[in-house]
This record gives sequence, structure tokens and C-alpha cells, in this order.
Amino acid sequence: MVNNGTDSKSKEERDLASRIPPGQRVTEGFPVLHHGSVPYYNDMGKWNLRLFGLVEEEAVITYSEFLKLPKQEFGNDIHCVTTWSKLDNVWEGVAVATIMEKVKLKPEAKYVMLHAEHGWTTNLPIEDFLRETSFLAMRHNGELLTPEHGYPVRMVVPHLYFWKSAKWLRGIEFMAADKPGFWERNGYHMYGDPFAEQRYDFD
Ligand SMILES: Nc1nc2c(c(=O)[nH]1)N[C@H]1C(S)=C(S)[C@@H](COP(=O)(O)O)O[C@H]1N2
Ligand SMILES: [Mo]
Repeated sequence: MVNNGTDSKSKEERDLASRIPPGQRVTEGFPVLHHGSVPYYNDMGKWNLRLFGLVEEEAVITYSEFLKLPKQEFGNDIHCVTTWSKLDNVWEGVAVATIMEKVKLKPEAKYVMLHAEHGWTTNLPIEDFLRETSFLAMRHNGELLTPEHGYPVRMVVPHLYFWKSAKWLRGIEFMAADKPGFWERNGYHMYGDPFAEQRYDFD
């Protein structure tokens, strides 16, 4: 038999390798990365999540309403554009479909802008936001999100680089046309597929 270099690897090793996008290294830690400062909340009565833009009627979900929404378990592999990947994360949160029961989309809605605390934003196509695997997380690996990782609610979009997973999520805006968010205005790719290495787009 010709040795093609994979013979010595078990199926398990190959399956694992296929989950790691080109140019990524697996880390056991959970690095913290963001622009600006971590928001601290002392009055959750002031927190809400606003769904706005191309919807029939805007919706505002308060923290106590959000806590009552049905929660599900989700899994993902994190791929950060700065080349670290963290595999097998277990999250608890709210499915995007559950959130979308609060609004009726206008047919022109084709893109989403996620708005975080302090005006930070990130953009993605609406079908990527609506994907069954995308969710709004409250817990990571059994623990409540820490302030550094996005407490109380962060977006997680498993199939895109992790910068699309807005921490401290406060708003979901539905738009007709694509528009760059914070990092996208600063040279990051408009879409960010880790398997296609869509890291930066400086053209
Ligand atoms: N609100 C907000 N969310 C953000 C960011 C940010 O600067 N602000 N950075 C993004 C980037 S670049 C990455 S890699 C991940 C890091 O998440 P972590 O700190 O939980 O690892 O958050 C993303 N979400
Ligand atoms: Mo990042």
C-alpha cells in the first residue's frame, strides 16, 4: 500500500483534524479578546435586547423576559481569526428561532447588524444569523458567562470566525443591504468563513 501520510493516523485523529480550519492552532484555554472595556451591570432592570430595522413592529425584550425564554444546549468549535481554536464548547442559550417569534420580518430584510454594548457592531447575512446552529448564549461549559466573555448575553455563530459572535449583545438590526460592522470597517472580512480563511480584506 502506498503511504499517503495518513495511514498512521486513526479515524479519530483525522476527524479531529478536519474540524480545524487552515492556519488555526488548538488551545485549551479560553482567551479574552475585544475592543474597549468590559461592561459591568449593576441594574439588570436597565438591560434589554432590541429587535429593530426591517421588521413590521420593533420588539424590546427585557432581562426578566429573556430569562423566561426556553433554553437549549448548543455545541461549537471556536475559531478566532487571530489563529486560536477552542473545540467542543458546550453552551446554553436561546435559539434564534425563539427570538424571531417576537418580530415579523419585512421581505426586504437580507442582512443583520448585531449591536453590542458601547456601540460595537458586526454584520452577517440573514441566513447565517437564522441558521439553526446560531444562538444567544447565557452559559458556557456549565458556568454563567463571565463579564469578560459577554455576560449576560452573547451571540454565537458557530460557522463563522468568532468575531461575528458579539459579546454583550443589545440589539439585532435587520437591513436590506450589507454594511460593515466595527472590525469589518477596520479590515476584517465581510463574511469570515474560517474554512475558506476569510480573515482580512484590505482591498
Ligand atoms: N461586543 C464585542 N463583542 C466581540 C468583540 C468585541 O470587541 N466587542 N470581539 C470579537 C472577537 S474579535 C472575538 S475573537 C471574540 C472573543 O470572545 P471571547 O473573549 O469570549 O473569547 O469576541 C467577539 N465579540
Ligand atoms: Mo477576534
